[in-house]
Amino acid sequence: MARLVIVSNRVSVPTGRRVEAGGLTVVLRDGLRKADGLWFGWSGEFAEKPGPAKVTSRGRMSYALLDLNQSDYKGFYYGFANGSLWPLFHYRLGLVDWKAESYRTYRKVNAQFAAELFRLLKPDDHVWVHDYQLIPLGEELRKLGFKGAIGFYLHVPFPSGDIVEVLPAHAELGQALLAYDLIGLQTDRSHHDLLDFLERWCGAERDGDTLIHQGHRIATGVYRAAIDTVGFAKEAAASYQTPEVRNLEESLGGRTLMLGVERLDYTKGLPLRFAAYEHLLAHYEEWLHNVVMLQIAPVSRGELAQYRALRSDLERATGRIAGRFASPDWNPIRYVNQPVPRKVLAGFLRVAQVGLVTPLRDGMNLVAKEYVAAQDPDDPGVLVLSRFAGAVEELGEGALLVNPLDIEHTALAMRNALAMSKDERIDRWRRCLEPLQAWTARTWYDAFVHKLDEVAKAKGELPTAA
Ligand code: GDG
Repeated sequence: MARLVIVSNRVSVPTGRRVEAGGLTVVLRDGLRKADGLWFGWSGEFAEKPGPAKVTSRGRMSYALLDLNQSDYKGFYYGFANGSLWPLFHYRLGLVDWKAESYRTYRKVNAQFAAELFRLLKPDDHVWVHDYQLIPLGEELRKLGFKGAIGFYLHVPFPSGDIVEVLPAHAELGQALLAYDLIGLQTDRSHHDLLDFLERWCGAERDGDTLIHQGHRIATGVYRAAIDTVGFAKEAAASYQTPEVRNLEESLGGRTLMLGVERLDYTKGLPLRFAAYEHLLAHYEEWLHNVVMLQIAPVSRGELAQYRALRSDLERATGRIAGRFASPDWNPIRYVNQPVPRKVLAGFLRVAQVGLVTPLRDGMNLVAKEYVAAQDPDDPGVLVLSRFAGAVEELGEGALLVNPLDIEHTALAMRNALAMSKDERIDRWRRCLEPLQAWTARTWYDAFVHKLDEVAKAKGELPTAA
């Protein structure tokens, strides 16, 4: 069996003391353990002149961690990846900050990743590269002479070609994508847009879901990011008994909880969500004193001005909503910037009668899935979901769908969720749960790795490109 090598920008190496990260990290790590695999990425440390990647073994798997020069990291991560690609891929053209120098640094850091990784690769390794920070990595490995199978998975949306074209480097990034053997996307929509872009803008030919470019075949497909549905449900049920969760429930004093959980990011639609909540309180008076909205929003990418501005906006909105509606014995809004431990979060999601997931654009959105999995089957809550989250392709039948820009309609959806009968809640929840039982984080991992094996075999049988 070929060794699997996973590459991601950040790598979290479990220490005995650290709480295990959840979700996809766990399934990737479990897979690597079984495949005697290697996880390669940035160590989280800076060095003036970074040395070779440091390799540590943990049981049957290893980690190879690379330090980066701080100013390179700034250009690579904040400059291009999060200053240009992140807003572009989330359809926020007005926020795209293009600096040729940042793009060059992005390429340079990817080349550095590739050079360090190449030293550790065996010819028949299968490499699985993750996300928009590392698009050129496959092409850089090819330049160094690596001939094994390389797959790429995009966690964020891939927008339509008209949007991608705005980026001055769009053709180069297209060529970089065409160096992979397999490209995985979150949704049908992203898949369609990727195929269209690589065909119409980058000169690839299409054969079904396969692209052909200069004699090289690139398989593409939809591999929806998912959760450990049964595991998360168990965690939520168990966490319900913990003091943190009981304290939250007691603090509500019988009021209904609406909950939102996300990194503080402008793609998540938080100011509009707060505005919709304000509209709810102003127009559906029966909910005054009877509802509490808890927003958990751990700070992320605070180095970027847009993220700092978002934080200030939300602080102002929280103050405004509290000032306008609170009474001495009731505060309608709780806004928390500290991350909550995963177990506790699972319990909080179960307590909430309404889960608010209203991003302006999201590759998938795992919180939507976690909310569904966490519910009590006999008395489940209702998911209010943006039609622009990738999760809508699976949860659209059971959730209440909103366009987050439409504040009045989102407020109405909140009100309908709060007032929904138990029978309808159970019916909707079952329709949401079904796809999450059929497709889990494990299925996601197995499907991608299986396809990578398949393309590796096919590569061995075909003459290689000139
Ligand atoms: C990217 C794409 C795609 C959040 N706050 C806390 C906490 N979380 C956990 C959630 C969830 C994860 O972080 C967030 O995942 P999302 O999918 O919702 O969003 P992104 O971080 O933007 O992820 C996204 C994803 O990649 C996977 O492919 O779905 O579209 O943007 O698991 O629960 N966890 C804890 N405390 C918190 O305060 N413990």
